[in-house]
Amino acid sequence: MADEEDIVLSELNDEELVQQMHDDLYDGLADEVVEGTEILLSRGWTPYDTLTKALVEGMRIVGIDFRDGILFVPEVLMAANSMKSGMGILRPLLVETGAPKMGKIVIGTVKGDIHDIGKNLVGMMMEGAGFEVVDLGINIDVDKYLAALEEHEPDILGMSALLTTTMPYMKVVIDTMKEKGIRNDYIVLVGGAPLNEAFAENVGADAYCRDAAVAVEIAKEWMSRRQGSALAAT
Ligand code: B1M
Repeated sequence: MADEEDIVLSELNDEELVQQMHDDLYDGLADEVVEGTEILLSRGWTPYDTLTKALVEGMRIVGIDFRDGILFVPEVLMAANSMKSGMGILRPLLVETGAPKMGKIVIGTVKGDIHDIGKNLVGMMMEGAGFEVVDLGINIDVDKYLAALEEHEPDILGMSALLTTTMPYMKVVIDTMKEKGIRNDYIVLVGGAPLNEAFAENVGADAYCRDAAVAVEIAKEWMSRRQGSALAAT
């Protein structure tokens, strides 16, 4: 019976390798996840397929066992760090773009929430699509969001939340923007696993983004709408 040491990743076919990468991500083996990522790329896989089929899918499996009490925070942190190591290889490839500048987005994970993998992915994909991205990080309160809007003057504000307990904070930010009379100066996009379209509408966001690819599409769509109405007003 082969043990872990005997597995040579480069000798596995694509399907076996992706399966092994899910296992390595689950076990928090960052070096192996990086090696698997490099092998898939060397076999002609696109950065996006490598990201979604090997890394994001691996993290989805981790999430199920975390929910079911099979994995605990320390193990999930190791899995998250392995995912980030793989993303480190993909990042320059995803952001490498000759695309004309599309606009600017300020993005952050809301107060009380430290999940950042999804937000980071959105940032990378946005950069890849030609957006300038200002990433505020995690645990961002309303004052920090507002200060960043003033400082960076983006077109879009993006907020991420992964917890049902933190997602209502998006409404605090949007309501404060309304109070200050600046809500309509920005396109507000929200995302994160527990959200949905109805929630986005309830909190007063412009749109809910199911995943990073959808976030890019929606951002582009809203930018062209905005540019269209700016032209119409002239
Ligand atoms: Co946490 N955690 N976690 N966790 N964690 C979840 C979210 C959970 C669903 C797990 C579970 O029970 N199945 C659960 C939340 C339950 C709930 O609220 N109903 C949970 C919990 C309970 C907790 C703690 C409370 C656990 C504890 O301490 N007892 C704690 C809270 C800490 C805090 O934030 N205050 C906690 C801690 C952690 C770790 C630190 C261990 C780690 C985070 C590490 C890190 O991010 N650096 C962690 C992880 C990794 C997860 C899971 C397993 C994976 C999240 C992830 O990275 N997914 C997660 C389970 C799950 O989601 N299935 C879970 C991969 C990522 C690519 O997807 O983040 O959904 P996602 O992002 C997507 C889309 O949602 C969208 O695009 C992204 C890319 O396609 N998107 C946006 C996201 N943000 C967007 C913003 C946009 C647009 C789109 O703006 C425009």
